[in-house]
Amino acid sequence: MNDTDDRPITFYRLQGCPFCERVARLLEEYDLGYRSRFVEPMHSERDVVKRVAGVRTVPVVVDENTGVTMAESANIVDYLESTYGDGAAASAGGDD
Ligand SMILES: N[C@@H](CCC(=O)N[C@@H](CS)C(=O)NCC(=O)O)C(=O)O
Repeated sequence: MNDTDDRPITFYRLQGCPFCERVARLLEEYDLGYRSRFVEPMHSERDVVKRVAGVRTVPVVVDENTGVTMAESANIVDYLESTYGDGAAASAGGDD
């Protein structure tokens, strides 16, 4: 069975979570391919995200493009903006 998937960002989220919606909007805005993984509503049962990121809160983003795993919506927003937003073009414009 071949289960390859070329969307390199995995987004751990919860239905109706405003912090997750903020991240989702940015992923959509930057047209980034991502997989959603909806976590258990019960905080104590979120072992998957705990294993991946060391926390039980969502949102969490795992970006295979850069090897970054990140929690906290404000940090994720900053990360996405600086990696994929306008700031990325500015800071990538380096050497030549
Ligand atoms: N400061 C966090 C808050 C995230 C948060 O509170 N997420 C809720 C779902 S909307 C959650 O996972 N709650 C479980 C908990 O607080 O342990 C962020 O901005 O990402």
